[in-house]
Amino acid sequence: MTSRNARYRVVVLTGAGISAESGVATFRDAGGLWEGHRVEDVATPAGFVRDPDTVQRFYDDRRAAIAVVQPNVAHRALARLEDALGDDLLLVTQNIDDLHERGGSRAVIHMHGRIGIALCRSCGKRSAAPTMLLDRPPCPYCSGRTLRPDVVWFGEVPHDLDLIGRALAECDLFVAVGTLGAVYPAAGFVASALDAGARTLELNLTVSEVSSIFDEVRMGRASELVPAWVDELLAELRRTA
Ligand code: BV8
Repeated sequence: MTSRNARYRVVVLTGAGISAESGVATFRDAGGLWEGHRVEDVATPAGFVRDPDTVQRFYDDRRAAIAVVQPNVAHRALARLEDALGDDLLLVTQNIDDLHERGGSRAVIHMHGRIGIALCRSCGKRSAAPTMLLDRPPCPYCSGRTLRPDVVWFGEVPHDLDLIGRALAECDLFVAVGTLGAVYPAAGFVASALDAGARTLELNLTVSEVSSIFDEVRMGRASELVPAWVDELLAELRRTA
């Protein structure tokens, strides 16, 4: 733990597991199929070129499903952690839902993009996604009927990797919540944190593909593990302040 008044920097990476108890289907639990689709058909640029309507419908359905669920206590606990740590917390999510924001987090890095944002393939501008993109609504900036979900597909480069890499190189603690550790480069973050001498903690319902790399693994539901861990960390920081 820190000495008096030293900073204690934390990087938290969340995956689909933190939204599972809010009712958002995870990739893994669907047996590697998203709503019955193969990943390469609905989450790759080639899949979009091949069959844009199927891809747009896939994301329209998920956007509608996300709109009617609520953040859970794990999302809200990370917002409490942000209130306490401020800039000493970097929250990175692989999730494209907005449950961290609706749970109170103000600074969230969506490394795989956001389903609620539309990206125009003509002018490159981003705008709030309408409920449906299947019927090709016009881009509010250039009127092109060329909007796609602003999400990072397999084969596309995730957002903010430099910023994330710098935070991992300087952090004292790296915590992964509800992620299988099967998708890169996110799954490699724990190794980067370890190389930087950080402590590493995994909170997950099951063993992940990278559990063996973590200093500590706690098995259970995010709604139990995350609030308890946040309370424990804040108590420890108060003791050493
Ligand atoms: C890229 C957006 C080049 C779309 C997603 C090595 C290095 C770099 C790349 C690669 C590499 N090896 C392979 C690659 C290529 C590829 C990749 O990783 N393939 C895998 C399949 C092997 N990666 C890429 O293509 C990435 N881009 O590499 O660009 C590059 C890279 C760096 C620098 C320069 C160039 C892009 C990947 C992004 C793909 N897009 N999402 C969309 O969502 O529709 S990823 C997608 O999968 C989602 O984001 C989702 O988050 C993720 C699934 O992962 P998890 O979040 O872990 O969710 P999952 O369902 O799998 O698991 C749920 C977990 O929660 C489980 O562990 C479960 O036990 C747990 N859980 C369940 N319930 C609970 C719970 N835990 C707690 N409480 C509960 N209640």
